[in-house]
Amino acid sequence: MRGKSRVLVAAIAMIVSACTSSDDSFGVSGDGYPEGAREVVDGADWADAETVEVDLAEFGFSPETLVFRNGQPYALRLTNTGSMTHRFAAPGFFRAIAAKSLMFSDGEASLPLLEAIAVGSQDTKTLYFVPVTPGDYRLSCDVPLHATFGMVGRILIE
Ligand SMILES: [Cu+2]
Repeated sequence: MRGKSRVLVAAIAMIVSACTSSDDSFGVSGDGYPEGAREVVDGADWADAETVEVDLAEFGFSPETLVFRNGQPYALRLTNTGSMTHRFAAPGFFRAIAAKSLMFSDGEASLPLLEAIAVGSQDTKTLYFVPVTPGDYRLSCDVPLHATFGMVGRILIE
């Protein structure tokens, strides 16, 4: 009986994770994320948001280098044009922005504390954010071996 209920719990956990946005990886509050992100997000002029498009595919980001201006609101559209799931993994960059929301096909995450965004084949996710800390940040796909195959990039906040 006990063994059965454990299996059931595992099955429910799998169903729940399949229904939520995902496979995205989140950090925890206080772990290097900017304080006051909500104030930055609330104070930004989102009508003035600039759209930046990035394609993910086997095995690279296009473009490989992204440049953002500190304080400017952005809509970062990530589109997977490949046939495998890829991940926009940039822990340093995600700690250098005030993230308003991550929009995906069936919902959104508000004020997300991100580590990596997973994008399935032929899917698109859009991150609304304001850069708050200038710097030079590493981008990679953290699916095993993808970075080894060249799926890396760079993000500059100026
Ligand atoms: Cu990948």
